[in-house]
Amino acid sequence: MDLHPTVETTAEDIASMETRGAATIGAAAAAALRVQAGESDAVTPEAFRAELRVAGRRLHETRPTAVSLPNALRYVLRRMDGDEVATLRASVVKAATEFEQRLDRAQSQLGAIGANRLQDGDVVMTHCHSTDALACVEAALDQGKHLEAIVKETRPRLQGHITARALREMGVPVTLIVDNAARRYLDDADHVLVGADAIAADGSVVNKIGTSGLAVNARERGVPIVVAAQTIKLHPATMTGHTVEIEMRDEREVVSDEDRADIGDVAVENPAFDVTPPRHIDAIVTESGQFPPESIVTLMRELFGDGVAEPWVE
Ligand code: RUB
Repeated sequence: MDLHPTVETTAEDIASMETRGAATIGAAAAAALRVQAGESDAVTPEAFRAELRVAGRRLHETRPTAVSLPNALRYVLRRMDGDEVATLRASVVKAATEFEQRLDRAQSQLGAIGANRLQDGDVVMTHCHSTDALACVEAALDQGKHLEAIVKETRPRLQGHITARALREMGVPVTLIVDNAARRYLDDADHVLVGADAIAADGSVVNKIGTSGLAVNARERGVPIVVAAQTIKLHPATMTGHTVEIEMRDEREVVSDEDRADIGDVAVENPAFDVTPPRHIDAIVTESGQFPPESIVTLMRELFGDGVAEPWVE
């Protein structure tokens, strides 16, 4: 069974975080399945289906938390249809392309909705780097609003630098702060705007580690916390009681080998994400509208029904 090198490269890039951020990971996975389908030399429909399932599994095992990844695989593989290799191939190519288009469309639709929350002159505090959150800022700028941003650097991987650069390129004045300064600067912020890797049926939001502490502080300071997340961030398995796995990353993202030798034998933990309970979130902005976190389950039922079986496992 030959996996196309693109599938392997995509999987490695997701695992190493060369490709990162939930929406980008989902798009990359769909694109990799399209390449696998387009270039497959399988001669029987059974071999073709098996190959695509193996590709799906390889992509799925890369990082555990962003549900956009299994949702992307599910979207494409559920639409794999036909009695011959040619029709199967066409169905996968079509579904992957359609998925990418839907992703782009959803992001601009949610951007327009999120922008309505932002007033001219507002200051937005960000955490990590979220393309969905940035879409809201971009849409507000397109409406002629002036915004400023306080950007948390987001240890240990410093995705705040990506956000700072993106906002500067949009013409937004940016103040970059260390994560520990967030509470102090909340007094200057009108909104906390973050993305999501997964949203559970009870409205809990899984996002970059530090989001939950930021939300608690924002609540205490009276600053609304808004989560910008396309519906591919909704985690269908949480409707049936499953929990979201939080990725634990290498300790070397936190301490170098040199630091390690200096500190000696201590445990180092490096969770990549945390869970913000719904009571600390003001709104979840999706392409289907803005929701209080507690009512997101209604949207989940509408979109996913009860079918959560994974088509790449067999
Ligand atoms: C990225 C992260 C982002 C969400 C949403 O974590 O937590 O906030 O993925 O991003 P990592 P987007 O850097 O570990 O992948 O809105 O672009 O989907």
